[in-house]
Amino acid sequence: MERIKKLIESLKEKDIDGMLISSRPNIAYLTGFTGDASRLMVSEKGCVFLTDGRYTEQAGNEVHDEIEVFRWIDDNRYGEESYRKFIDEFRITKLGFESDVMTHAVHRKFREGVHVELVSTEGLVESQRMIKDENEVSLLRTACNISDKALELTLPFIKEGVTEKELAARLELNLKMEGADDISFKTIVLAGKRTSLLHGNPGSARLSKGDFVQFDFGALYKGYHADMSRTFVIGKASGEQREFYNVMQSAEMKAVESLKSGLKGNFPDRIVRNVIPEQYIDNYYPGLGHGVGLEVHETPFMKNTSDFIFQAGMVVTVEPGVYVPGWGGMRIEDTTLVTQDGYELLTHFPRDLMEL
Ligand SMILES: [Mn+2]
Repeated sequence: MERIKKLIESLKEKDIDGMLISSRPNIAYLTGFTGDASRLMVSEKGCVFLTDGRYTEQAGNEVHDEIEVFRWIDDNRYGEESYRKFIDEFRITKLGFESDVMTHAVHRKFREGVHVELVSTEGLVESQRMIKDENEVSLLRTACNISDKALELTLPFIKEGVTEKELAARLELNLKMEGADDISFKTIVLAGKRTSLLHGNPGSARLSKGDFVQFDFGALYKGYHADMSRTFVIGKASGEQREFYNVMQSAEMKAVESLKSGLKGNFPDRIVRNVIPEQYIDNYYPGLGHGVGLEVHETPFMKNTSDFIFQAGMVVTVEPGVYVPGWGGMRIEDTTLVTQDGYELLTHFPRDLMEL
C-alpha cells in the first residue's frame, strides 16, 4: 500500500482526488495482481480493483487486502455503472486517467457516461517504478542469472550449419528449464549480414563460418524482465570483425562504468560517441538503453537528448550498437543497477570475443 499512498500524494499535488489505472504493469506494481483485463481505481477514501469472472478468485488471493475486489456490474468492462458506483462512493470529483493508455473510444464513453471531470496524466506510476526496491532488484537479479545460465547452456549448439530459429528455440527451452516463467520478449537470433536488422526475426538460413551471430533475449521471472545481448563469431573472426567487436565492447563497458547516481541521462551516450570511430558513427543506433522492470522497455530512456538524472535503484540496459546495412552489426547489452557510487552489473555472461 506504500506505493498507492505515494501515488495519492502525487495526485494531491495535481489537485486530483482519484485515478483510474488501466495499464497492466502499473496495476501489477500497485496491487500485486499478475493477471490482466482489470482496472484499479484509487482515491484517499478507498481503492477498488475491478475485474471479471475469470480473475475474481485470483485477484482475491493476490491483491492487497486493503483493496476491495469487485466484479464488473453485468460483466461489462467498459460499462459506466461499475465506475459510477465507486466514483460516488469515494466522492471523486476529478478523476485522473493514463493518457498514454486509455483509448479514445473508452475516453469518449467515460466522458458521456460517468459524469466526472477527467484529467489527463502521464507517467505518474511509471516514474515511481523507475526506482526499484530491494525486492524488485532481487527478482531482476534472478531473471538475469537465469538468462546468463541459459546462454551458457546454449553455447555448444552455436556452430556452423545450425539455423537462427533452432538457436532461438534452444535458448528459450534453456531459459524455461532454468526457471524462467516465460521469455522476456521475442528472442532475437540473427547471423551474418542479417545482424544489421537489429530486431529481425530468426530465420531458416544456416550459419556459416565467419558469421557474426547476435543474440538478444531475456528471462521473465515473477513479472520482471531481463534483457541482454551477446555477439559471437562462427569459426575464426576476421581482423575487421575483431577490431569492430573490440570497439563495441569498449563502448559498452565505458558507458556502464560511467553510471552512478546524480549523472545526467545523456552522459553515457556522449561517452559512447567518443569511443565509436568516425567511420561507424552514422550507423550508431541512438537508443543507448532503457529502464527494465515490469516492462522490458520502460522509463528512463537513454539517448543523446535525455535530461533525466540517474538515481540509485534505477535498473537500465546499456546496449550501444552499430548496424551497417548489407554488412552486419552488433551489440553487447547488459542489465545494470545504478547505485549511489556507481553500478552493479546484473548480467554477467563474459563479454570478450568468443569464436565458436
Ligand atoms: Mn534492450
